[in-house]
Amino acid sequence: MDMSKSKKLEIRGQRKGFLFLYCLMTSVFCLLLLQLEDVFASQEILKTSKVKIGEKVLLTDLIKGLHEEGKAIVLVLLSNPMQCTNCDSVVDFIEGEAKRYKDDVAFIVKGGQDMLGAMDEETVTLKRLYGFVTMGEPWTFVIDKEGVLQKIFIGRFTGKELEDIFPISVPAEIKEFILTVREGEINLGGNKAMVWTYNGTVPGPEIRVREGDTVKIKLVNESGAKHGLFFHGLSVNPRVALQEQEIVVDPGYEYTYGEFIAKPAGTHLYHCSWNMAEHLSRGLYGAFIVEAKDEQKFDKEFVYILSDWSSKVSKGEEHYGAGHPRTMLDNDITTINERVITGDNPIIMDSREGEKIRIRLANIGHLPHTLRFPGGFLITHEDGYIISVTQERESLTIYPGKRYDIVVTATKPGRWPFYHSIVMPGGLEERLMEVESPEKSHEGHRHESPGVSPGKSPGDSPRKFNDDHEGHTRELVKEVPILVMSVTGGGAK
Ligand SMILES: [Cu+2]
Repeated sequence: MDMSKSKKLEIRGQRKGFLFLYCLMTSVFCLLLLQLEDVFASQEILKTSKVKIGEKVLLTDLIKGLHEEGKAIVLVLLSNPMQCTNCDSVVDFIEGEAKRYKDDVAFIVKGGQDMLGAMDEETVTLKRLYGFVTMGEPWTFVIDKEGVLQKIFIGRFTGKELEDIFPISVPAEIKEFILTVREGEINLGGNKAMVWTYNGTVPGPEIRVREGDTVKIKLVNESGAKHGLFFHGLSVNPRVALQEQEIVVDPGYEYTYGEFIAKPAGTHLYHCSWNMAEHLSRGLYGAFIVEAKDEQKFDKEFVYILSDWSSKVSKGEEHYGAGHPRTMLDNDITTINERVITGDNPIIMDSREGEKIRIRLANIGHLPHTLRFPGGFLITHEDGYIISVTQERESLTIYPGKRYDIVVTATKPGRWPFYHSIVMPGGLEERLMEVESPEKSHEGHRHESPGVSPGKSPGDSPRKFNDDHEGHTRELVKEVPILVMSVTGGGAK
């Protein structure tokens, strides 16, 4: 009896001992891991198999050129981007840093392997010269104006570490914007509709920055609904990309998104990220323009955002009880910026003979919008990217979410209209016909457009599809002038 009791106690004691040891070991292990993490965050080393701190390094032609201009070099060699833990943050950081040192220091980032594991020639040479070892981390070599290697960093490093080496010539400039969401009203051709606005207007204020600027945006929610923010077309860093997905700002709250570097240059958009079908239809969008560092100069520039609205929303029909446009074809009103397109109120673009005009176009609506300009125009950019072969065209269809930059020249005095229409692609119409209800019809619709009711509800009143249609495309909205280039003589100023 006594013996078994003491044995139990002994076993219990052993167990306790084991547990204690286990806990101790794991916590020591955890501490070790934490320290390692710290080390890897910015590990400084003294040499590789080929180069050593304090010694002159060999330079490739690319670097030699910059060196001869009297610049110090910060050279970042990335490992395979698919496996590189800190490549994104180092590239983003370097882009931001480059501006602060722009006169004294050249920042060079050379890529790792492409998807097939191949490296470009310069990268191969650099890795051979510097004895670069792939470790799933970027390697950074700091070379002073005399060609002497000052530092080698593995992984992430901060501005402080660079400031110790180079004095800062230009302070980092952060462009800050505040977008405040409030409830408002928009006049949709006689009917008023409830909207949400950024800073009181639809579209919201234009955000315009330079490529490479550091951008910081605060979203203030003074409305009664939840909202988020999405930067459409911009290449934001992973942190901001996550915030775009996950941040929803409740009524009465505000949120400051992480800083990001504005890129690529081009015509982009910002809009609400929450319940987008409804929130974009209720006005939460604006232009986000990133000017290129070597931006081509034009005599004039105009920015136009096309959007679609439903007359039912403005009338507050039961169909839209929850405020959601049911189908894309219920959108029967087109706006360009804040103006409803009716055909007799085009926007006038004043210009002088000989002027070159850039028009930035974006479609935030639900329908494809077609613009036709008999005088012809050049398409220079699509979705913010330069079109390698500039296209001369007379018409252009802008699908939802797309952006185009076009250039027109005011060759002759007079008034030159851009015509607008909505033409649906055939395939889409066929799909719409399949779900169309044949019995019901709806009279007096502005555009006699086909209705579609996926997930029908009692309030729906779908419109009958017109039987007279033939072929693969059909005009839904007649051509009307929406922009008029008004050219006066006397030459460009
Ligand atoms: Cu919203």
